[in-house]
Amino acid sequence: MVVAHHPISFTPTLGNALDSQGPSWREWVVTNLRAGCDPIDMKGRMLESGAWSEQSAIDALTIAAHQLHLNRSIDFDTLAMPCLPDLGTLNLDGRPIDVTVRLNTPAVALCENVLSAGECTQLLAYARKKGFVPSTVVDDKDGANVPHPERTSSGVMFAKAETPLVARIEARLAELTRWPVEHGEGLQILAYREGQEYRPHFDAFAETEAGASHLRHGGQRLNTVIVYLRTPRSGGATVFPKAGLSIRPRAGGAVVFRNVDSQGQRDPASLHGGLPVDDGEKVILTLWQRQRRFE
Ligand code: PD2
Ligand code: ZN
Repeated sequence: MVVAHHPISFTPTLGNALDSQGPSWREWVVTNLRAGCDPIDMKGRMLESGAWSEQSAIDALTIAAHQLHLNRSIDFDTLAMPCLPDLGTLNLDGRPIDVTVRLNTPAVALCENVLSAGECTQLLAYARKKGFVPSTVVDDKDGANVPHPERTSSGVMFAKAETPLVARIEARLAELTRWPVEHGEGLQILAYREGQEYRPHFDAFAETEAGASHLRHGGQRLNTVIVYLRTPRSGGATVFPKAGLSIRPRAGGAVVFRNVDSQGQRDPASLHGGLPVDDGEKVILTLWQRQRRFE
């Protein structure tokens, strides 16, 4: 992916930005940047405090990074990212959604009660009516969608807002991650029967020619949201091998994770997969959130 870097220009606004909210904020920005904190997360916290506007936060981070002579350049375009919800309870669309686990590397959040049992059943019934077809993967060489032993599930794609329920779920997930619904791909439903799996892979596109054709249309897949619609009796965990993290699929729950680093490049730690189902059936819904509008 081509990442544009803004040259740092010393306008008076920029010069003042770091001090604009007082000495304690100056110290917070400098200390955390120096400690290697992710500027995306820092910007998120600055906005949540209510003290900073988006532009003043970016200006303060820009000037601080320059003053600290950080040898990593920060792409401030990518500071705008879908969020990972913080621990706690969020009230979305009339539902209390519990965020029970947060991991930093890779960036992962586990949420409970994202969909009701009725919504899971309704979506699954609609997907079955449309008809599942064997899943494919994007071939890294030519970008074509091809069947592959690494992904033995079957799936159904929904158009955006295909039904009122699909539109409602899209809006809820957009709110959960504070990322525009227009940047989402259509929801995909995947069903895994016994022995079926999705071996470890990246959801972010590779920087190859084949990947580039996907990137031109909506940019990178920044976040993935997986919502479990059907609980298998055993097996089928979603795993992040680099972190040694395994998540048991439970209908109504969701895992939200970031596929890229603070520069918008594919994050090696985001490698993830779906273990084979041992008994029963696992069904998930996947939403990929792009950098830009995705039509
Ligand atoms: O089914 C899963 O747990 C899983 C694992 C990894 C799904 C996906 N990736 C995906 O849909 O990208
Ligand atoms: Zn995946």
